[in-house]
Amino acid sequence: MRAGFVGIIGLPNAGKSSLMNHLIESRVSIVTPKPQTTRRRVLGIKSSNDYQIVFVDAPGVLKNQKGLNRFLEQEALSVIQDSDALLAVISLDTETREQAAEILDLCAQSKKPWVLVISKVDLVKHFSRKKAIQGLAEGRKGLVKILDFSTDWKSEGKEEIFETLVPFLPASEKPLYDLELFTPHTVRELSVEVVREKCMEILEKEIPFQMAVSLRKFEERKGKKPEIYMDLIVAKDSHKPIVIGRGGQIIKKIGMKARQEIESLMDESVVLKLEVVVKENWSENKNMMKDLGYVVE
Ligand SMILES: Nc1nc2c(ncn2[C@@H]2O[C@H](COP(=O)(O)OP(=O)(O)OP(=O)(O)O)[C@@H](O)[C@H]2O)c(=O)[nH]1
Ligand SMILES: [Mg+2]
Repeated sequence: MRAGFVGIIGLPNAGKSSLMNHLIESRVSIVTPKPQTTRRRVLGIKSSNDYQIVFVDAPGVLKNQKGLNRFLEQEALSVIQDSDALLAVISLDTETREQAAEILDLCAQSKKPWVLVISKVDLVKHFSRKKAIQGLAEGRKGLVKILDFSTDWKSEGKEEIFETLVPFLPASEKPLYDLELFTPHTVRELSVEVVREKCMEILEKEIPFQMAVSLRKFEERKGKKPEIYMDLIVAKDSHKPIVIGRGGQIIKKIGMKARQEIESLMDESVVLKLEVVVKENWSENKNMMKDLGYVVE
C-alpha cells in the first residue's frame, strides 16, 4: 500500500479546513469566516484498501510575525517540511497576485510534489481570477496538477484529488493509522477546538484573536453525564466582561452552541462549564504560550 502525509497550505481563510473536512467527510477541523481560525495542525485521514492519505490542515501562512502569529507561521512551515506532498489552496477571493504568489513560491521551494486547488469556485463574481491564478502556478517546480474545488460540490473532484496524490506517497507495508480512524485527535482535543470555534464565531473585533481555550478537567463518573471544564483565556482584564456579556448571555451562548456539538461528537449528553480567565498579554509571554501548547522556537 501507499501511505503518507499531505500538507494543506494556503493563505488564512483560503478554505483549507473546509477542504480537508470535505475530503474526509467529517468535521474535524474548525471553520469560521475569520482568518487565523486554525492554529495548530489538524490531521484528517482518508483510507482505502490500497492507500492511506493523512491530510495535515495547517494554519494560514503568515510572514514575519511575532507572538501567536509567529507560532502560526512556524507551524505552517513545519507542516510543509513534514509532508510527502502538498495541496496548495488558493481561493478565488484571494486579494492580490502577490499573496497568491507567496504560497506558490513556498510550494515550489519545498522540493515536494504539489497540487494546486483553486477553492471557492462557486464565487462567480471572482471567476475571472481563475485564469490568472492558473497562469501564476503553471511552470513552477513540483506542480503536478491544477484542480477546482467548492464546498457545495457533493462528491465531484474528491476522487480525482486522491488519485492525483496517491502516487507521491511512500510505499508502506501497513497503514500509518488504524483504517477505521478519520482523525488521530482525541475527543478532548476536538472539544477544545469546538469551544474555540464558537468563540471565533460569536466574539468580534480583536477579542477572539487574543483568546485561547484550555481544558481544565474532564470528569467521567459512572451513571453521570461527563463534566467538562474549560477556561476561556483572554489577554486583557477589559476583555473579560465582553466575553461574559450582560447577565452572562455571551458565555452562555458560546457554551450552549459548543455543548450541542460536543454532544454529537461524543454521542452522549455532557455538562460543559466555561470560565473566563485573564492571562495578561499571554501571547507575548513564552511560558504562557508554551502552557497553552503554542511553542515558539
Ligand atoms: N463560498 C465559499 N466559501 C467557502 C468555501 N470554502 C470555505 N469557505 C468559507 O471560507 C471561510 C474560511 O474557511 P476555512 O475552511 O476556515 O479557511 P482556512 O483556510 O482553513 O482558514 P484559516 O484556518 O483561518 O487559515 C469560511 O467562512 C468558509 O465557510 C467554498 O468553497 N465556497
Ligand atoms: Mg483552517
